[in-house]
Amino acid sequence: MKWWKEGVVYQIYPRSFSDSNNDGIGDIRGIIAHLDDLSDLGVDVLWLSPVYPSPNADYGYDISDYKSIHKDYGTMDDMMELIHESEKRNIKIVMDLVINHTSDEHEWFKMSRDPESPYRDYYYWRPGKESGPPNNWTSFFAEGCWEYDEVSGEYYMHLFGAKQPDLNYHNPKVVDEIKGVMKFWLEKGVSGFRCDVINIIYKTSLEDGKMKLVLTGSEHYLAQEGAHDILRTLRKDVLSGFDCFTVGETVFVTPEMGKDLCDESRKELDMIFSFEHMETDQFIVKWFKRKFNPKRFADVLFKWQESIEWNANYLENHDQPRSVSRFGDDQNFWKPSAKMLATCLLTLKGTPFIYQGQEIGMTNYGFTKLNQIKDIETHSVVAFAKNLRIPQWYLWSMIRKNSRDNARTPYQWNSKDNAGFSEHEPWILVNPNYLMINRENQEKDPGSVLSYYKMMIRLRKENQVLIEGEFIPLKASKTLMIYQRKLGKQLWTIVLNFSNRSVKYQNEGKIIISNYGDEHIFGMLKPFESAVYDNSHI
Ligand code: TEU
Ligand code: CA
Repeated sequence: MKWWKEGVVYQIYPRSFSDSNNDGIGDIRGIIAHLDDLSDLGVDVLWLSPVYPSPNADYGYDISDYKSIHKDYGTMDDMMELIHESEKRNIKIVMDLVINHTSDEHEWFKMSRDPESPYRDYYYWRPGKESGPPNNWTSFFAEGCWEYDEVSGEYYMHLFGAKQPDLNYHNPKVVDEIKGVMKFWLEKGVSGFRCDVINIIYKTSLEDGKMKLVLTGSEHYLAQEGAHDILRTLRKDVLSGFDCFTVGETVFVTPEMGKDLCDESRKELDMIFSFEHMETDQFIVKWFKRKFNPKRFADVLFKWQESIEWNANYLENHDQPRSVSRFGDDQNFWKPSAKMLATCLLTLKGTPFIYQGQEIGMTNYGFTKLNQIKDIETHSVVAFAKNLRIPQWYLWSMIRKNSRDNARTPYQWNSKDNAGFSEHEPWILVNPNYLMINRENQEKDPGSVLSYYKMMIRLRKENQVLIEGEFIPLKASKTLMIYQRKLGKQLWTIVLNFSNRSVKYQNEGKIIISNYGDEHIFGMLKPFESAVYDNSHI
């Protein structure tokens, strides 16, 4: 079994993890200072959201230099120390690879502004049409995706913000540059990459798209053959020479597209993050939420478990609201629902990805004012909503539930000022519930969410059935999600109660773990109870 299949990955959003020099911004030395805590949790791999130089239009997802470290986060020496200190604890480091676009402050882009420059063709520069931009595509951040440049009299394309110009993958020089970036980090000792929006990097043509409610134009760049070719090239020419893995962030994928990206035989990616389970509580776009329906959620997870050989499983990341606020109940059943979600994540087949703070049950923030929000996506949507005349109360209910900043508030270490994240006012607001929800409290409490995560991670490590075992879906209903894992004669049943009511449930097997611990009652599941049973017939 490969190490990245047996391991548990922990995602760090460095800006909000821990601030070592008290300037209000999390940094690499802050991560080093907490490596023992991470090793104690039992995680094997750390994926760092971008730590490269960036003007922070999209907080690091707009890179201006792929081969160095943002001064906010430290130096290359700090990075090397992080790699070595992690290694001592058997922890590997994985970097975020954001190659669909660069920052407009990247040297390549600056040079490309000159039509005569050899860098012109690194990006998509095109003359406009009489009526305006070169085509009718729309961007992920709810605006147009062409920006006019006075200097050269042409437009450049950006599928995300205007400060995030898309790279042109028709140009072999771009592919060579990216190979160089990957080699650079692998030679420094990193063990792989999380590849940002990797299934949209290749634009087959720039013709007008079919008009759609979202992402007009996507048929020209979603999962194109060109992207598959590039992934195979990167694998063959770079990745295959190292002991590493890749996980692709792949937007709008179906299981069929997913297979073509990460099936072993394809030699492209090792795993992908799909989005479908995260879209079960929305209409068309995430801003229009509908009531969370456990059945819809479980059906989608079952479908992916059955169609993809090895999934990258996640319930949270830096783009998503907190899972306990979204799929659980952060008011009345905060603790059991946070633990139940841990059971789910750590018993599905595939590599589990825990997002910082999830292991202590951090919750959404409850934003009320625009000046509390840092995220470009929320600001773009607010601007867009103005044109649509969406009423304020509705707009704010959308923001509170969906803003990506819900996941980006500082990590809650203890009950000291600023949750122990920094002695300086943090770059983004701390969730006031840190007095109740913080790591230090939970460290001492065997019944805490944190202690439960540690137990579940250990259970997974000690029982191969949770890693290699076949996945067998049993039931998806409004209240219950039930599935089994089977390896040889071993058969385990996992039961998750997604409701705030007690439910009758009989299982003949021996109980292995319940998130209610000693309070578990035979024949019954309490609100948000999860239970793992041993049904092996040996
Ligand atoms: O996210 C890709 C992406 O599709 C998001 O814009 C997603 O639609 C949105 O976050 C859902 O709320 C990746 C990164 O994870 C994200 O942080 C970046 O902003 C984006 O790419 C551009 O690099
Ligand atoms: Ca700092």
